[in-house]
Amino acid sequence: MTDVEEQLRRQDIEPMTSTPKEFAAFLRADIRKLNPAGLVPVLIDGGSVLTESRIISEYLEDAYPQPRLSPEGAYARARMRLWTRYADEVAAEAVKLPSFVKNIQPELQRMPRAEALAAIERIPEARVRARWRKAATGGISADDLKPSIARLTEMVERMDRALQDAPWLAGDEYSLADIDIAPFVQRLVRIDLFGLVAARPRVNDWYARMTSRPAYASAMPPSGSEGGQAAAA
Ligand SMILES: N[C@@H](CCC(=O)N[C@@H](CS)C(=O)NCC(=O)O)C(=O)O
Repeated sequence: MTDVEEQLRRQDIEPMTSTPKEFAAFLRADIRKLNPAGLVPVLIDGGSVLTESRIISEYLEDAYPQPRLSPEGAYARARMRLWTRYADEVAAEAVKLPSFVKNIQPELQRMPRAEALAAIERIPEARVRARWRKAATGGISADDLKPSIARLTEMVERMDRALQDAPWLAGDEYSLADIDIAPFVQRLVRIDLFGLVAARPRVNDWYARMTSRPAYASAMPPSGSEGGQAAAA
């Protein structure tokens, strides 16, 4: 599930695109035509093409303001934006390498090496290309993962501090702050770091409240993938 998918479902709109099952969105000509960076999500809304999760979330909030997903009050909205920026710039980056080790590296290593490397050369962005090349060849080491694990630990600690004062990340209201961070908390299950959440009752309770929302449940990946459960109290 992406934050965009969850938001679309909150707004009662069926996602018009979804994460492709093929393991490399940026190798797909149809995706590259819509987003030259080759990344999903891409949203097509009445002929307008939108990319970038945070921008899509904000667009949906502007274009479909009911139900409202930005809190009342300028200060609460500023706090929400600090979270959505953090999700976009820090959490999304931190989750990439551990996700790679689980999801992409095994697939790449099953491919004939020459075929994998040739495909990787077509990745538009040099930084992404380097990560894929590393996964296809020597592999990503436990040491390589340390900075990501440190960032993800900080993410959960940061959530824990915010939830000391209020039920939701930006304050009293459920908002894009919660929606945008949720996929990265959910991903902790898949990368064997959900213990960070289970050990913190406030974050664990937040996750239980998030995952019990009907919109969240309908946007979840099929059972057995990466849904995860909050620990019992
Ligand atoms: N900053 C972008 C990052 C998007 C991104 O990295 N998407 C991943 C999937 S969640 C992707 O498309 N990776 C390439 C691939 O899967 O082949 C956003 O927030 O939309």
